[in-house]
Amino acid sequence: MSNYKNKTNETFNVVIDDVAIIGAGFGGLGVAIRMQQQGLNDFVIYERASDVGGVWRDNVYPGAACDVPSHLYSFSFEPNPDWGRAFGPQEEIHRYLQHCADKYKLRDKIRFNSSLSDMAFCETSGVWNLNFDDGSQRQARAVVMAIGALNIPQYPEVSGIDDFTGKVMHTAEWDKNYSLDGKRVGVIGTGASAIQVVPSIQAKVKSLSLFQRTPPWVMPKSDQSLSPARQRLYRRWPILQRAVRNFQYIMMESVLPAFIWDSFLTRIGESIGRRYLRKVVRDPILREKLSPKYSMGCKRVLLSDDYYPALTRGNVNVCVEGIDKIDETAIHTSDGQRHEVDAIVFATGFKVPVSGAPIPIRGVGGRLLEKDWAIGSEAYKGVVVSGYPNMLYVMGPNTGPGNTSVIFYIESQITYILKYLKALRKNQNTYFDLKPMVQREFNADIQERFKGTTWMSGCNSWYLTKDGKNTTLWPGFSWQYHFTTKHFSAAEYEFVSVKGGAEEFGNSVATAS
Ligand code: N01
Repeated sequence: MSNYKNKTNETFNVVIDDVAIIGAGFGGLGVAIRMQQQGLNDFVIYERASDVGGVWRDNVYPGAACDVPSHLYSFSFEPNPDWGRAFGPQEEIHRYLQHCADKYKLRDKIRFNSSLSDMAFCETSGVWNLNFDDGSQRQARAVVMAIGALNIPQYPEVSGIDDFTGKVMHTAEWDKNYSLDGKRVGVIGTGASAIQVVPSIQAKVKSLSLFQRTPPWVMPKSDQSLSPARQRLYRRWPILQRAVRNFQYIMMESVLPAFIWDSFLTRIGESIGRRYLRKVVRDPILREKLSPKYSMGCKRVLLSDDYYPALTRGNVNVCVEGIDKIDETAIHTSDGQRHEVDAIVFATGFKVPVSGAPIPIRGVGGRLLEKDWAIGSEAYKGVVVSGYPNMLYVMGPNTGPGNTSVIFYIESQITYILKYLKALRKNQNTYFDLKPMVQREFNADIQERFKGTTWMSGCNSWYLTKDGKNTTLWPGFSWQYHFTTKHFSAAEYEFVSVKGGAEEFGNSVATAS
């Protein structure tokens, strides 16, 4: 405990933890499990909701599922032989994360309903002061930001949006109590979320108007249920499941060259995509509307077995004219059409370029992360940010996969975070601040590697900031990223001594109470 003064100078007793983990999704739970396994028990997880699961708890729209194979979309240290489908549906993935929290007895270490409102680093004591929405405060020597990269829904700026009197839902803020059955529904957007929700509601709604700005590349998913016999086999012979996972990893990694460089491999991918579109959509006018006009891979390549078939149904209208405005009961398009709807579904994605710093984070000298990242977020290995000592990101800048499982990247970050925390534990009364030059050189190299890639070939994607800088993806193979996270080099950091004060860190077991 230590005394802490808030803005109005009232004094509180504040609990100091060694490590505060923010978020109980894949990232936060993964860090916590691996910390425990390595004997680092002095941590608390702060979770804004009342359950674990992150995006897999929140995205409950019909059809929500993963487009990465289940065996690969899970922790390597916690294989799940019981996956029911080749590509896990939202409930199964959420259940898997609940299972991880239970099996590793993490619930007692999670303070639920704790939404971090801001945090500031104190150079005198070398700890982070954390303020929560409910007025409570905590301190921590290190903070792991496992808040997820895609969690702030993006609503487009359309005039009249507030005048609409029907139901409005974002895919990431789905109201399960509202039934779309028999309704006239407008879906805005044709990204990864839209291609899942559209086929799941198409047969139930009276009419579905899909507002498409850019036709995406869609490839068959080949999803299938996994039989109980196969689950038994994996339970009995875990090595088989490991082999399947490795095979899936190699397959997904091998498609990267087609996405990353605009080459003959990209053309082969595009011809497979076009053939699939021709096979499913026989109407040439609809097919033309759905034909992508950019190089495959520039935006996320989407996988679906039922999206194109759903668009051929009689109650679906694909509108490719831009949206002009919304009135009380309809969406107006630029061709003068008025599309009457009872409900609007925004499948318009997330606020990505600012997602790294959704709350005020003050580092050394009071510098503000939001300002430092105003023209694009930047970190070292996607984990550490110079000027923000002992703050460790999971899924930070430039760690998104364009082709494979994000969990592989998360586990690589965990490897680095554990090395960092162990070094910190060895150096009591010290904080580490990354040398600015190390971060600058790392990012200059990353941006250089993006030159000439398909991602930079001119399409408008959430991978890029509005100035065209790619701050989201890793510009290479996932195994290359994995190797960058294997070593922690003390020479890359300033070791700053602070006055002692807090009890020795790392020698106790923190609790969430
Ligand atoms: O969002 P998006 P998402 N008028 O940004 C359109 C992950 N994810 O929620 O392409 C009309 O991809 C916009 O049009 P355009 C995954 O990483 C994973 O679908 O910009 N349309 C686009 O079509 C994914 O990449 C899974 O021209 C407007 C759509 O809205 C990420 O989440 C499943 C518009 C937004 O697409 C985001 O996917 C689901 C406007 N004013 C999601 N504004 C997995 O399976 C925007 N759009 C793991």
